[in-house]
Amino acid sequence: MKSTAPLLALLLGLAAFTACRKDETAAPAAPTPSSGLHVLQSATDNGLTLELLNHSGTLEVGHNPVFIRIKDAHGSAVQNATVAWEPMMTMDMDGSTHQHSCPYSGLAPSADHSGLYEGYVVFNMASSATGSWELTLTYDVGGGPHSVALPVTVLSSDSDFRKRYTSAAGTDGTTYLLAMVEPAKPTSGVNTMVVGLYKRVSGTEFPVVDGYTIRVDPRMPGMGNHGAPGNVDLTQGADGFYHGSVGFSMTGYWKINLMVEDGTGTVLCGNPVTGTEPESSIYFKVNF
Ligand SMILES: [Cu+2]
Repeated sequence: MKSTAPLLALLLGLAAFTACRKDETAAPAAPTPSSGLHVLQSATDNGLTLELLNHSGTLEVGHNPVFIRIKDAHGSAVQNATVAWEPMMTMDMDGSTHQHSCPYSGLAPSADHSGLYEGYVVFNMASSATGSWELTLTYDVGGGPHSVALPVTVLSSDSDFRKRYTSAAGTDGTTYLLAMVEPAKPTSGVNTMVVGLYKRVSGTEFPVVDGYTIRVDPRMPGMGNHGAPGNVDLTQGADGFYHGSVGFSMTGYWKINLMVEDGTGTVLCGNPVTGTEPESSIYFKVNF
């Protein structure tokens, strides 16, 4: 019976070895999203897997929180990388190509999803037959910077009863871009409202606009264009976003009319809703 001991050890060793190999080969195929995140796109580069993730599983025109995960060959998240990105749309215009970017943040380690990097992109156009988006990821895990282009599909967020992004040329000649962050899930009563306000400096520069005011006037077009109490015009917070409140006195379809004012109170975009003017030229739409 003594003679079986070495054989048993060998078999156990083989079993352990096989199990280990199984784990490694199974890892890439496993659905690995960390707590409710969906992988939107992935690429392999330099022996690493780069993943683009978010909560909804789709990207759309307007404000999109996005996560980046860099995985090593064992499937472990690389946490000490330097990461940057740039979204770019390539458009076919009468046979010639035109490229533009959109507003986007930097990337920082995520507080809620350990090992991931977090930021946001404010897509200003939907993907189409003549226009496609790519997110170019530049990362450095210690061996120098590498760049990888990830193609992404951006859906429209503008329909009959929904609109979470708008842009307009101001009376000062500048194009302003407004993206609604909150309310993401509107309810009856007073809702916290958060909006990102950006301006177009060039096709690749869309900085945050500082020190303005965004006026809000929610109306129900289907019910005599009545309003609701509880509105607080939006002013800029320490996070750069504009914060205030919007009131919805009942469920249904609401148009949130907007006006952008500069620091001196001059209206640059939009107009007041009056008896003869049922809507502003800029607005968001919600339906709940
Ligand atoms: Cu475009």
